[in-house]
Amino acid sequence: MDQERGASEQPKHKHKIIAAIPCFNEQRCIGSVVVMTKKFVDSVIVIDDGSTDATAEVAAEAGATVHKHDQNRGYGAAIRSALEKGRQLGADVLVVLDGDGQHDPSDIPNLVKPVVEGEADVVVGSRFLGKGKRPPLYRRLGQRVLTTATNMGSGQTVSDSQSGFRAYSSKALRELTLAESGMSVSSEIQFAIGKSGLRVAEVPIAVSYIDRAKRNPIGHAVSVLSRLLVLISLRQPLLLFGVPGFVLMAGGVAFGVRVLARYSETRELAVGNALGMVLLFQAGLLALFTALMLQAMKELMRGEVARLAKEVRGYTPAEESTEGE
Ligand SMILES: Nc1nc2c(ncn2[C@@H]2O[C@H](COP(=O)(O)OP(=O)(O)O)[C@@H](O)[C@H]2O)c(=O)[nH]1
Ligand SMILES: [Mg+2]
Repeated sequence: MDQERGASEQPKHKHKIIAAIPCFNEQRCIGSVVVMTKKFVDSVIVIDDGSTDATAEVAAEAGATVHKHDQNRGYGAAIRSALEKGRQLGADVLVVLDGDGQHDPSDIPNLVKPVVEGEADVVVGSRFLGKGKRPPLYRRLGQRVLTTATNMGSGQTVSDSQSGFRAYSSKALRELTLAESGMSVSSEIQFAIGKSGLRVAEVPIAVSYIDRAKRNPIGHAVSVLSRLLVLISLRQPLLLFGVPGFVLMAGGVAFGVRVLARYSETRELAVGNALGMVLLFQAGLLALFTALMLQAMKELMRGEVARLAKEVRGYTPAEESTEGE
């Protein structure tokens, strides 16, 4: 792929590469992010998610096409808009990066390479591969928990499940249908990848951590984790409820055996053990029942969801949008 930095108005690539930047109140950095990003792609779209500052004006002035949400709908909703715009504009590769300057646009050529070369449909820019500067320790710990949970639940293993720097092939743009509105969309994408048989690759990226985190890291981790539990329970109910259900019931049986043994020895009812038996057995039964119910729902809905997703893909909600450039 040829990369001519100076010739900014000519198509720079054999493939149509579009960048989309989800933003919420990023007037301070978005201008320079757009200008730097333009060097590496054919066009830049900024998804302004109901910002109350001058994000949209600055982005348009810097040369981006601005797609506005009339109110703040969340990062996930902005990612959905980004994929939708990429599809509409016929992108061969859609690159998504943050608008706060933490990502380095000069990583874009590396990120799009596996898609351009036909080796991957989704490329995740990983902060944990390579030798670059890594996030602060407390962030790394939180990220690790989220990545482990996402990897286990989705069956897809990546080193950085929460990265906001990604590239998508046109196939990925067609296949991915997402529902999460918040930051948990990054995990949801990983679940969706497994389901739709898309190929994933990871490349190392640099990140800068000059500013303090805007969101409370604990609140962020808890909100993503709780959504992850919902995602796992919907996709893998047998794993989330069935396995603990079995373990609880086995515990109940063990207590029951002890009650019987004690009774046959002493003719006394071991009240504590009996209570334990009843409680564990009931809890286990409830969990197993939930697992089976969710599994049945999942199987019933599978075909229906696929059909609806195909229909919805052709539909674009009417939204305000202002064009820059
Ligand atoms: N669309 C949208 N984007 C958001 C929202 N919150 C954050 N972002 C954007 O998502 C990117 C990453 O957010 P940031 O808060 O920097 O996350 P962090 O770097 O992981 O702490 C930035 O470009 C933000 O502007 C939101 O509510 N809606
Ligand atoms: Mg950030």
